[in-house]
Amino acid sequence: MTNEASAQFSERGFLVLPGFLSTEQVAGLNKAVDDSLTSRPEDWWRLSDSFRQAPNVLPWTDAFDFAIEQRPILDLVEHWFGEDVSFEEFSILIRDPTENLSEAKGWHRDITRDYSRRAEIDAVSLIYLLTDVGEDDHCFSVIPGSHDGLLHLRPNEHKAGEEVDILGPAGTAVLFHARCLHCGKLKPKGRQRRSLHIYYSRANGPRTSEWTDIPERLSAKTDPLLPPRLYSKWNSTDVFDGTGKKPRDLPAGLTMAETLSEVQRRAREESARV
Ligand SMILES: O=C(O)CCC(=O)C(=O)O
Repeated sequence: MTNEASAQFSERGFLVLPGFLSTEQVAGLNKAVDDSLTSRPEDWWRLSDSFRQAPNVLPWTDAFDFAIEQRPILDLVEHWFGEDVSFEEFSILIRDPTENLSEAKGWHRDITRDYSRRAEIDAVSLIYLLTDVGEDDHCFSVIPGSHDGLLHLRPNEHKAGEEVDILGPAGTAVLFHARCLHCGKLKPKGRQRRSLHIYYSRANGPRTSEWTDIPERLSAKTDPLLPPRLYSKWNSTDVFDGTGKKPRDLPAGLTMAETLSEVQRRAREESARV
């Protein structure tokens, strides 16, 4: 990864890398998504008619491991943090065609919706597009600089046109700071969009999300080519108090979907607080 890419990431808070994955890699990842949908439907959570997500698939497949372990991305993330990095979360997202264009997940920062704690957001997210995203498709959109120079911005406070819509062919990688304001924009003619969402943070910090179990296959790895503490948080109980923390006060026996719905409800409540 060039110094130029690193400087761009620091200044704008995101970086778009078209053609990062090969056609074969994208096909393999889409097959793994299909397999998850058919063989483990219970891992999928539906937030709205256009939004499906599976945040805990790693225990049942190794098909996504290489996507987490891309050295050029890890180099950049290590450079950004300037210390050992850790893997935090892996999630598959599907945005389906819909007539209901009101976005359930509007402008937000990740990790915490508490505006007063936005400077504490300390994670970087890697997105892979697994389908082509053109102008008419649902897209990820981000406000440049809202992780740093525009950190004062509240959700929906930016000027119209200040955001950048991320379009690109399948195989595009997008790295963004979780502190950047972003949203998923729905389009009336949007085709199904599939993406993978991976989070990294500091190995020395708290875990920023406990929604993804890190299986022993990964935590036991001793690959000298990987950051030494990449999977070190597999058993961490020190979890940042935000959207990545499973509520401790819910009744036992809730399904993953019910738990996640409650977390989303609390996150919306949190963002509405002044
Ligand atoms: O890409 C999308 O549709 C929304 C993704 C999002 O909001 C997130 O990654 O936090």
